[in-house]
Amino acid sequence: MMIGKKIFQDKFRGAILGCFLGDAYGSSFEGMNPERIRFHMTDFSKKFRRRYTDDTDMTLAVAESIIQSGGVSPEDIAKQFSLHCDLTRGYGIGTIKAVLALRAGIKWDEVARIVFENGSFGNGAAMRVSPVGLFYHHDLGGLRRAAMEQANITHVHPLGQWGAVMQACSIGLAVSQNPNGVFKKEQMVADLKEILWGGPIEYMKALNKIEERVTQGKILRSQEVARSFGNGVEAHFSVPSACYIAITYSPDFCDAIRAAISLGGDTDTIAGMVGAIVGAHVGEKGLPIEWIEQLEDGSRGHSFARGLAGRLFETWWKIHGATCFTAMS
Ligand code: F2R
Ligand code: MG
Ligand code: MG
Repeated sequence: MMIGKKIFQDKFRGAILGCFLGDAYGSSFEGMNPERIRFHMTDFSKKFRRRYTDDTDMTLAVAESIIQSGGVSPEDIAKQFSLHCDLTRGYGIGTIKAVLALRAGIKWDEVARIVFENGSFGNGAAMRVSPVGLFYHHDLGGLRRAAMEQANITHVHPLGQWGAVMQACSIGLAVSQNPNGVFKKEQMVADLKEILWGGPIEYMKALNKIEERVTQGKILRSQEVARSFGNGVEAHFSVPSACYIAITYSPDFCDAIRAAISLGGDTDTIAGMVGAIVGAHVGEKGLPIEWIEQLEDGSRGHSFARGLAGRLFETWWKIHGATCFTAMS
């Protein structure tokens, strides 16, 4: 029983620190031409920024809220965004305006259409969703609902909402995979197709492509991944790319991050999402300690993030742990 508990705790830390690492690392290459990125790939770890961006900033706020509320409460998450989001960390315009409106006292369910009338399909709701994927990994129906609810604060466009669902469920499914065994890629794609059934056609088409590549056992080169799935800030491009890379490269965390950054485009977010999924599979023990030690470590830095992941796990354990472990045994 204790061995099982430790594995899950390690996976929670792996996902949060994996997101942090991918984001900080990837932000050094954001918008850079893929040719130049490939040139910088040699001597990679010396060239990355220690500072994280909006992806990690919002992830920490979502984790804090789940710990305080014992689950996803959009009202409380919005309160944490209002308190903690540091808008100097490279935020998208739709999210900046939503956070400023929250700070001005506008209600949480009235801020999502300020910039985009039809809602945002940016990847902002997906990039911050890892704490939700971790906390509801034992209940995929509940996970889908919770991912959607947290998205609705800022991203009410179906493509933005379902991008968050796909990323959260990828993390939830990775938590349930044996960290020491073979990664069951086909099973993960089949489960994702079932969960996303009824969502926007863009995600089902992308999952069909991922399924085809995984079945063929062929690893696409970075240009082909970018061409097949996309590498922009739109959730329906970057989430499938991140999912394909995580499934293809896990359990090798470093290769997965390198592959994500090689796509170019929205490198911080794609690498952050890949880092969260692979981190949820391999746990903190599968992450490069020398990369983690280089990350920023101020009041909300990597030590804080690690502690928060531990508290998120303890909250999950208190509420769901005993039931889940009894059901499994
Ligand atoms: N914003 C960035 N990077 C820009 C450069 C940052 C620079 N390095 C710096 O330091 O300042 N990165 C972050 O933004 C992405 C997440 O964005 P989010 O939170 O979804 O914001 P937003 O504004 O809602 O959507 C992003 C863009 O998507 C397009 N878009 C979305 N919905 C749309 C709609 N309905 N119609 C038309 N366009 C829509 C817009 O271009 C939005 O600006 C992450 O990459 C994060 O790292
Ligand atoms: Mg960012
Ligand atoms: Mg980004």
